[in-house]
Amino acid sequence: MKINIIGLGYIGLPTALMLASKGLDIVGTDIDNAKIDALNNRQITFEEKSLYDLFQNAVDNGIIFSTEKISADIYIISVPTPYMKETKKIDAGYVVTAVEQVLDICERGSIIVIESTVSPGTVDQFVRPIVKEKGFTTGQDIHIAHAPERIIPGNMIYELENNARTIGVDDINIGEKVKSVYKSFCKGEITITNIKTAEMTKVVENTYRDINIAFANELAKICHQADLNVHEIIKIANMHPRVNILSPGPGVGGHCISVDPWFLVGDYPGLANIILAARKINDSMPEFVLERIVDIMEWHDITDISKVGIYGLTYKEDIDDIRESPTLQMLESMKKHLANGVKVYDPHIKYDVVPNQYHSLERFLQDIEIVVVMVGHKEIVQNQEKLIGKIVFDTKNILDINKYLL
Ligand code: SAJ
Repeated sequence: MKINIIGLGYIGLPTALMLASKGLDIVGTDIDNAKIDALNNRQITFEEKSLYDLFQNAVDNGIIFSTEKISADIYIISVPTPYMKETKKIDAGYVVTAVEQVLDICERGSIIVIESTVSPGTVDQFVRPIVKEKGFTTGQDIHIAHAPERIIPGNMIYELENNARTIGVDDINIGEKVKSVYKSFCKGEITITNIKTAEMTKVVENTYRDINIAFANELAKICHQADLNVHEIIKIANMHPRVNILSPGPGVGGHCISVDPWFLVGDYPGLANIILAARKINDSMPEFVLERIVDIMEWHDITDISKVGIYGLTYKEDIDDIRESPTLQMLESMKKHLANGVKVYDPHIKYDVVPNQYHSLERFLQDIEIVVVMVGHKEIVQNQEKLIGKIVFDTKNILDINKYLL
């Protein structure tokens, strides 16, 4: 049985490598020539714990990387699913194109598994019509499944092997077949359900997380106004056996939690009220951090913005992913409000993303007076003594030498 993983991004690549390392016959496809060249030259395309070892195993087991569409028995589609800025509905363009390309090469009886997170109803609305247009009958010529992933960047390989999964299908036998593929590496429980339930479940999971982070962020704003320490309050409140408040921070980034709730807002505008409020609260956090920076500058009589250094560009700690990063959102506002002299540094971002970006912690610290910690990378936790003498604003509450907190 041959499996073709289409889309070798943050989810598709580890999944392809994992399947290949278990001895399955795997092709990994991507439209990006540079990415395929890199993989064929044995270069891994992003930073992730244990990914390189997995890559070596997969290569030893004969994984193929290609930009050409290669026919297989099962196709796993793992392409981006952004939302449309105006309507907030899913932009299913990448999924549609990938399915069309599979339909051009697939054999009768093939299974197309959509792994990308999609808004509930996407398969009915976008995938089934293309299958029909191309002259196939779902359930006879072609089978469709939805098997959303749940892995977290920074701990992907462990979670790929250990998290429970959901598979949505029209036909239980197809569900069992897809399950056997995932069972080759997944020790977690795998639930088979229908496609729309699987679609909704995945979006609900990330929306739940977004709402809970928004609650913590709203508390941070309230406590700031009340002159209270939100972190101490959350710590004490969490000692209650049925309370588990998450951590406030400078915003919610990444391609999942800050995106998926919009699908429900876009499709159920009159009903998704808490969901919309949560999105707005989380999106307002970079601006809140910016207001706090202005306050801190005033308290210390610092008027020169070039004395401010922003630590962290990624959307969270110890990864190299800057998608929807709160720092980038904040720098966008800073461009409007402040002179563009603020300095930036991230140990995981080796190329220049913004002006005045440093590539050495020491040189970054030499040139600034205020350090705004936007991301809790291990590097800063382990080097916190280097911050002595600086004005520190720790938006993540990860340092022992806290001066200002969110
Ligand atoms: N954040 C907070 N406070 C918290 C937790 C997170 O401000 O208490 C922020 C982070 O700093 C980050 C954002 O939220 O900016 C999201 O981070 P995350 O670590 O919660 O999640 P992701 O986006 O890296 O990965 C999520 C995972 N979902 C979780 O519930 C942990 C993962 O399980 C999903 O598979 C993945 O999204 C996905 O692909 O959907």
